[in-house]
This record gives sequence, C-alpha cells and structure tokens, in this order.
Amino acid sequence: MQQQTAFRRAEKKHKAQHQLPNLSDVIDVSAIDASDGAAVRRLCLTHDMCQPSVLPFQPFCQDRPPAYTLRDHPGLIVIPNPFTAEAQRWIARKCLCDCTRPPNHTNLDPFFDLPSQSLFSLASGPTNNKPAGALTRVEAQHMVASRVQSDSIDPSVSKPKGKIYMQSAPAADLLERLRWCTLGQQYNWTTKEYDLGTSVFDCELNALMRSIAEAITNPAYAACNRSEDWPPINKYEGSEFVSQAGIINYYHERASMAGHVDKTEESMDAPLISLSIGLSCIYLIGGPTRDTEPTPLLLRSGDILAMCGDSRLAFHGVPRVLSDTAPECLTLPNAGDNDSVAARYPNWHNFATYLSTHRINCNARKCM
Ligand SMILES: O=C(O)CCC(=O)C(=O)O
Repeated sequence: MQQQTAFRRAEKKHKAQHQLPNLSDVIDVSAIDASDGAAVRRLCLTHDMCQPSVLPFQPFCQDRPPAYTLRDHPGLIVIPNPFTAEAQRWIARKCLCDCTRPPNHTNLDPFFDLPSQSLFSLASGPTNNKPAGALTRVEAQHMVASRVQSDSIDPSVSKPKGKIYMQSAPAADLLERLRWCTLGQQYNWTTKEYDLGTSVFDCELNALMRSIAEAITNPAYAACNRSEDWPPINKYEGSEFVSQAGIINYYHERASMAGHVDKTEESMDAPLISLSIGLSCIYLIGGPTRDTEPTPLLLRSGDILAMCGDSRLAFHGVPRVLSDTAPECLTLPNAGDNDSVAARYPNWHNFATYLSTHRINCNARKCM
C-alpha cells in the first residue's frame, strides 16, 4: 500500500470532524513571546501600512503592526489582525456583495443564472423566501469541481456532465452553496489557466492589497540573540504590486480546502496576499512537495498571510474551520450600522448571521 504523504497525514489529523479540534501543536503567532520562539521569528515592517486614498475609513490600527515568519517556511509572513473593526466589516461586505456579481464567476454559475444583484442581497432581502428560480431559473449543464470540499453539498446539484437540467432554489439556499468567486483574470478550475476572460478587479480591494504589499516589502528580523542566519523574507517591491487575479473562498463550518500549490501565475516573485474574515481556521503550510511536513497555523479573523519567496510555491490548505470563533465586531447584529459605508451595504444583522457560521478568505495575485 502506498504510504500517505506528510501533508495528507496532517490534513487527516486536523480534519477529523467527529473530534473536537486539537490545537496543541497549532502555532498561534499572536501568542508567541515578543522575542521569538524556535520556529517563529518576529519581523519588523520597514514600511508603514497606509490608508489608501480611495478608502473612506482608516483600515489599519497601527502603522507597523507586529509580523512573523516561520523558520521552516522561508518567505511566509503572517500579520495577526492589523485591521480596524470597520475594515474587517468592509472586507466582508465587499466579498459578499460586490465581488460575487457577474462578470466575476462563482462555483454556482454552471447551475444557476445568477442575478446582477448579489446573491447575498437577494438572500437577505424581502424576497428571500421566493425561489431563486423565479429570478434565476437556469440550465445546469455540467458539474464544476470546487476546491473547497464539503460533505454537505446538495446531491441534487451533482448532475452528470452534458445533460441539461432545470433547477431553481431559494437565494438563501444558494448562498449556503457559494464556495468561491474569481476576481480579475478569471481562473478556470478545469484547465488550471486564466482563460475565462477578465473582469475589472475591484479598485478599492486592489488598493488595500497594494498597501499591504508595500508594507511587507523587505521586512527586517526583530533583534534576537541567536546567531542562526535566517534568509531574506520578501524582496519584492510592493509598490509594483497590482491585484490582477483573486479568489474569494467561502467556507461553512464543516468545509475545508485540500492541499495544493498556486502555480498558474507567471509572476512568482510577487507575494500572494490572503485575508481571513469570520471564523478562525487551521491552515497548513508545507513545502515544495507533499512530503514536506506542514506546519499548522491558527488564522483568525483579520489575519493577513502573505506567501512570498519560496513559500509562494509551497503546498497549503485549510483542513478545518473552527466553530464559534468569529469576533463580536462581526457577529453583533448592529456592529456595522454606523460604519462609513453602512448606507451602501445596510442591515448589518444579515452579515452578522452569515459571519457567525462562515469563514471568508480573500486573496490577490499578480499574474504577469
Ligand atoms: O482559505 C485560505 O486561507 C486558503 C485559500 C487558498 O489556498 C487558495 O484560494 O488558493
């Protein structure tokens, strides 16, 4: 019998849904002492996290928040939640309202003709118990595999390829089936190429991603008295970063994402920048093959993870989402009612309900 790879073993260990999550070997960089541990080292950002001029609010709590890297995963940078509560809510609103609309693609597209209004507003609105078919009756032509695995996908959507089926579903049910949407250059999960056309990458989200790219340019290691040499972290000049493609992943509490490498982009020098919102998760970061022992990391709402240098081509995945871990700044029903963008995206209580039981990951890449 073929031996399981180290990555697969770690996935199985952390994924076991019948067990309570075991966080004993999961690294929580926020709990690391200010100097450093054996495997984690603190970084000093050498550039500020600046408010992009297109954003009407301050997204960051500090100019130079603490940042960390891992000895066994050169180039990985984790910044534990540097965002203001308003910024976290803004990212959630963007990911649920603006980004899921056509021409961006979602995993539901092969099955449902999604409306130009976002699925989230439709599901939250007064028509939310009307079958979406009334608005979005569609032809389900073939099954597109989602990389977010789920054991609760409605079997009625798994239709044989090539057949045409009509189906309709309430918008609220479809929202529960939303697994991903693609931004900018549209990624094709079948060919593994960016060959499905291009939509305009949300300019405000791009501005936020670029300000993060600038802040993580060439960070320094925080002073420490160990003589061991650690390699440079990220020499990429962040002012050149443009979000050309992105994926937003929507995880319900029992969802996971299998280990993979993101290697379609031509530009591997630029970091892949990834934001977490909502529930926490266990994230596995490995090496160039599945045989490298991965490190499990705890990612919380607001955390930034950047894959730079060698880690840009590392296997990674999300074996487990952790229930009941979303922060109150997201889950209190009126938390976002006075935000500067509240008029544009009203009724925070609907977002609060979704974020209490879901994790959103929003990532951006430069392709060329
Ligand atoms: O959800 C995450 O944090 C990881 C997402 C990811 O690996 C991807 O979209 O390629």
